[in-house]
Order: sequence, then structure tokens, then C-alpha cells
Amino acid sequence: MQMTLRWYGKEYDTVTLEQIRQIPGVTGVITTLFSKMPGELWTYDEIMQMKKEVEASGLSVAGIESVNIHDAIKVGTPDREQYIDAYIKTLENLGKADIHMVCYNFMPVFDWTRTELARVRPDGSTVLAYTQKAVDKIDPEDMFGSIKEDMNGIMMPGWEPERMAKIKDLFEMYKEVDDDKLFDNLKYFLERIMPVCDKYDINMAIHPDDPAWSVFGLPRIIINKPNILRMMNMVDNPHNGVTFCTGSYGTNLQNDLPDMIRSLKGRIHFAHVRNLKFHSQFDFEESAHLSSDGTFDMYEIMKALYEIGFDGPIRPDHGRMIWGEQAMPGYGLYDRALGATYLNGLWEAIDKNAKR
Ligand code: DNO
Repeated sequence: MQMTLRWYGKEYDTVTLEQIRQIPGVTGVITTLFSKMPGELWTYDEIMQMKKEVEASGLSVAGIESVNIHDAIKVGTPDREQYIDAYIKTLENLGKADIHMVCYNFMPVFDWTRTELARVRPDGSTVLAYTQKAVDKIDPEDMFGSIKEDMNGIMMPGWEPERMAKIKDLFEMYKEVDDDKLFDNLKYFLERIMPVCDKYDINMAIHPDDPAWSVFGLPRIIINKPNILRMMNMVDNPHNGVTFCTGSYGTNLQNDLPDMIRSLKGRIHFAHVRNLKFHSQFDFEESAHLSSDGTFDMYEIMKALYEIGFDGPIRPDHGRMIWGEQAMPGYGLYDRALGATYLNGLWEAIDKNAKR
């Protein structure tokens, strides 16, 4: 595996490449062209400019998170063709730039959903949190407004104000889309892009829906083992793979994370590893990475990844906001650096033990 950190680019991120370079064991970043809207073409020159900047700092570009999918593709409207063509061209340009992993999601309207971006924990740190009660009380159109205040003035991925301004229309677009239709549209998209992925050896890594159930009545399909295996089988190509995000699949306590990892051997192209602390089934917050601070057994998760021979990029996922840092919620430097170090420690112990 390659330990990485997510980095949004110097115009958007409060963390610098120089800081990331000093985290022991972190050798690459997962980055993006953050200003690109879903459906927009990424040119070869733009990609190379970003790549050169990362490499000048001594780090590598371990993959992209995300090349976002236009809603026309998810809904399956006739104009999806033009957006799929642009996506294929973007993949081709990434392949030419020697970038081989692309994380994306197929969530309708909202990307990940949290009801609080700065819940205060007993130790004074703040974390992202979710309560179903809060979601049930709020009109989806007010969702963006309700969390905007906590964004620290920073644009959050998946919550672009341009898209949120059209939220009514977005909900209207998805009116006829149920789970099966969403699966069909995903299959159509994957079948169209697999030839370019095969040509340039690009691993597509779908991110799970977060939380792993329907919110606001919208269909959500990348949520559990049966659905993800259905997706792997419906386009049975090794380039059709997943981002295994423990914090997203883990929102549903019925998901057995190590078992899911084992069932996806060869198809996990990217891993997001973080822990959650549950107060009740539908009330959780993002804890520190350490097993004892949350609900998941991080040792068992890392061991499952190790045992399936996972060799892709991995990143500590959202961190707590600690030590007075002001950053994009979930994406500060300090707690993610602690997370990377902890995960590297677990990996080293598992590796040494296995080789004894
Ligand atoms: C949240 C992230 C997601 C993820 C996208 C992938 O912090 O894990 O926003 O990047 O769903 O497209």
C-alpha cells in the first residue's frame, strides 16, 4: 500500500505539500482539479501542471479524488452522451499523464451528508457528526444553508454552491430514478468507459454512499455487500473497482467491514480508513482513528486489507479539528497526520507478524 493524504490544490487547501511531505511514511497525495464542475473536460496541460507541482515537492500523485459525474449520467437523460464523452476524454488525458486511479461516486444530489460539521467532543476537539433526527426534521433545500456556517468559509467537495442553488431542479430530475434505474445508469456509464480504462490501465474506484442508506427519499445503491458485489458482477472488469471507505460503509452497523474487504479482493483500488463513534444506531460522530476512541476495530480492518494483498493508495480519512487548527472540516493537517502514523504503525506490526 501507499500511504497518502488528500490535497485539494494550493488555491483551496489550508495544508501545504511541504507539510504533507514531512508526515512520516506519506509519499503521495490524492488530488483533483477542484475548480472543475461535474461534466467539464480536464485537459492534458491542466493535469500535467498539477502533477508537476506535486512532484516538485517530492510527493507523487497517487490518484484523483474525484472526477465527478454529471447528474445527467446518474439520471440517464439523453444528454448524458456528451458528458460521458467528456469523461472518457478526461480519463484519456489522465492516462497519458500516467495517473491510474480515479475515485468517483454515484450519489444522487448530495455527496456525503452530515448534520453537524463541528460537534464538540469532551476533549474540546470538533468533529463531523450525523443524526437521523436532524435529517428528518429538515427540508432538503435547507440542508446546505444549515451547514454552510460551519464550513470555515471553505468550499466543501460535493456541496458546491452552484449545484446547491439548483437543488429543487436536482430533486425534480431524480423523481423517476429508483435503485434499479440507478444501477442501470451506472452499468451504462461503466460499460462506456471501460475501454479507455483498459487502454490506459485506469482503476475506477467508486466511493460508497455516505451515510449508507437513503436520505431525503433519494436512491442510494453503494451501501452494502450484496449491492457492491452486484456492481462488480454487472461489469466484471478488474478496472471496475471500489474505494473502500470504512467510515461510509461503517455508518450501517450491519456492514461487517473486514468481511466486505475480503469479498472484494482484487477490486479495492483505494482505501479511506477512519473510525466512527456511535451513540445510537443513527447518531454517530467521526472519532480519532484509534480503535479505542470509536466503534471499529482498526486492527482487523488493516489486517483484512493486508491479507487480500491490497497494494493501492490508502489515506487516513476525515480527522478531528484539534490544536486550534482552522481548516476545511475533516481535512485539517494535525489529526490526519496522527491517523496516517497510526495506520502505518498497524501495517508495520501486521507485516512483521505475518513474516515471522
Ligand atoms: C468526503 C469524501 C467524499 C468523496 C466523494 C468521492 O469527505 O470522502 O466527498 O471524496 O464521494 O467522489
